Amino acid sequence: MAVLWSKISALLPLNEEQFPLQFSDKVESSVVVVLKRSRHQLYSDATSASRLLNAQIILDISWEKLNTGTWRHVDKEWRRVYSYGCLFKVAALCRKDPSGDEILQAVRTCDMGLLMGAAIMDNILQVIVQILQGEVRKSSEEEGETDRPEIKRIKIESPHIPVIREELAVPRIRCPSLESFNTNYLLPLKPVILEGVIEHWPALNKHPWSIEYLRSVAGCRTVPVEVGSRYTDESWSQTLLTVNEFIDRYILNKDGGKALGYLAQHQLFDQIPELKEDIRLPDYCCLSEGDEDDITVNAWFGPGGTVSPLHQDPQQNLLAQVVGSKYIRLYSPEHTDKLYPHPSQLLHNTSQVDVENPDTEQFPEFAKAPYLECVLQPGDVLFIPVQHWHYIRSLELSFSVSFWWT
Ligand SMILES: O=C(O)CCC(=O)C(=O)O
Repeated sequence: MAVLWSKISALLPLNEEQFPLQFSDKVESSVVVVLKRSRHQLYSDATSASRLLNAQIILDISWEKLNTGTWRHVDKEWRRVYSYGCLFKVAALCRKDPSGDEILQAVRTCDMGLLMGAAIMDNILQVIVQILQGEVRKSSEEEGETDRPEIKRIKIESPHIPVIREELAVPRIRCPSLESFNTNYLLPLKPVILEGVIEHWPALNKHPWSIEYLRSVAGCRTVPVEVGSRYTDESWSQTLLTVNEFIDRYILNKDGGKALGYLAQHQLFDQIPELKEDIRLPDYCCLSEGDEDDITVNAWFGPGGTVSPLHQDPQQNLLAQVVGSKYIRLYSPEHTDKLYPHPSQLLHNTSQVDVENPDTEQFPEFAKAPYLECVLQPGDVLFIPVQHWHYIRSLELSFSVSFWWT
C-alpha cells in the first residue's frame, strides 16, 4: 500500500509553501488556523489519529455551514473548505498501509467532497478517487467478487406493456437530418421519438449497461438516491448510498423492503467518467444557442414502478432510453390550465393530478386535456420540447439518460 500513498502524494504540491490555502474573509481565521495545521501535518510527522482528528474538525465546521439556510445561499468558500477537509481526511486514511475498509472510507470521503464541496487544486479529489477505485477493483478481483451469482443482465422482468392508441402515439422518425429535426420538431416544439440515433453508444453495444457492469465501474461510489415512489409523496426523501447498496436494496430488494429508490441525478457522469465514456452528446443538442458546456446530462436509474409525476422543465430535453422501457405521457403547455399545477412556488412546475388514476371530482378539467403517449424502448430518444408537461413510469428496471439544453 506504500504504492498507493506514493501515487496520492505525487499529486500534492512538493512542500507546504507551495500548497495553496487562500480563502476570502468569509472563512474565520480560527478555521484557517486548523486548515494550516492539517497542511503542516501533511508534510511532517504526526500520528494518524491527530491527522484524522484535525481533518474531522474542518469537516464538522464546514458541514454545519453547508447545512445552514438554503443550498444556493451557501458561500462557495465553505464548499472549498469542506473539500480541503475531505482531502486531509483521505490523506490521513491512506498514508500508512490502509485496510480495505479504510480505502472504502477514503472513496466515500472523496465522493462527499465531489458532491458537497467545490473543486480544489485541479479537482484533485476526482483524480484521487480514480486511483482508489483502481485499488478497490483490484482487491475485489483478487477476492473473486466479479463472479457474483446474480443476474448477469439488467433486463430481468417481462413488463406488461400498455397499448398505445395510434391517434395518441408520439410520432417516430429514424435518424432525421439536423435540418429536418430543426424544421419539423425543434422550431415548432413538437415531440418526436428519434430512432437509431444512439445505437453507436458503448452503453448499448460495447459493454451494455448491466448490474454487473454498474457494480464494476461504480459499485463503491456514493451517490444521492431518492427514496419513495414519487417526489410529491410526503414520505419521499433523499439519502446517500453506494451504488452497490442502491442495487442490493432497491433493484434486487435483498432486504425485502417495498420502498422504491431512484438514482436520479446530474452529477453521476462527472463523478464516474467510465459511464460518461459510454454515452455521446446527441448532435441534435448542438442546434441550440447555448454552449455545449451548458448541456445538463442526467442519469435516471431505478426499478420498475418508479414514477416521475407530471411536471414541466425550462429546457429542451432529449431523453435517451438505454435499459428497460418507460410509459410516457406528454401535454402541451397550452393546456396548463387543465393540469392543475401545485399552488406552492416550490412545486409550481408539477401537476397535482395522478395521471393514471386522476381524481375527476377534484380535477374535472384534466380529462379534457389532449395528450400524446408512448412506450420508450431501449435505443429510443424522446424529444420533449421546453415546458412540455411529462409524466413517466418505468415499466421495468430502467436506465435512461436525459440531455437538457436551451
Ligand atoms: O425518466 C424519468 O423518470 C424522468 C425524466 C425527466 O423528468 C426529465 O428528463 O426531465
